[in-house]
Amino acid sequence: MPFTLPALPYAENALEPSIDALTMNIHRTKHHQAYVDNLNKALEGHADLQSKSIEEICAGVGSLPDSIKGAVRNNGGGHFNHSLFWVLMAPAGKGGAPSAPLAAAIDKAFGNLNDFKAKLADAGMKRFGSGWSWLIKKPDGSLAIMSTPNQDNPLMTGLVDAIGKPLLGVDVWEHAYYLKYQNRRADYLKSWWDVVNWNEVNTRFQ
Ligand code: MN3
Repeated sequence: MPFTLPALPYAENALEPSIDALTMNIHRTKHHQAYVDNLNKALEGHADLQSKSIEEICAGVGSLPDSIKGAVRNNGGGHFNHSLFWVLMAPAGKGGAPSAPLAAAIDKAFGNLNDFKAKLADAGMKRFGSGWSWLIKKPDGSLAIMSTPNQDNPLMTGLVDAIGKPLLGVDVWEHAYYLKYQNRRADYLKSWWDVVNWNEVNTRFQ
């Protein structure tokens, strides 16, 4: 089984009150674990793919055989997206702040940090059904906000509207917030900023 559930770098209750411990537990040990299990199942007998990184698998999913493309897109995307999501969060007060270079890039692309936050949240609010809202660094080095459906992500060349390196992403599937916030996705997105791990975003931007 080439892919495994990564360890959480903080306790399950460490992101409260933004994200409650029960949501974190179910989200990671049930939903994320299922993506890992189903990805491994889809890759059975494909030794060439099993040896690739999850980033490489996502980038190349468009050229996979039709027999496994859908399963790898959904579950490989799910594994990459959630593995990233956990490390993009940190206990409130521990995530630092945007570095000077990242802050300058955000100002250039979006006006200022508050406008950026509003635009990322807006992309998440406008995602009908399930998906993600992303800050990406495009191949030309500029920053952009995008949203993807389901478990698609900005690495999936040819399958999504824009590609780039994901710097920050927020899960807007109902499973990410429904136990605590019910239908109030906007409240979840507002509180989520308290637990963003800017230190990790800064590293990914460099
Ligand atoms: Mn999720």
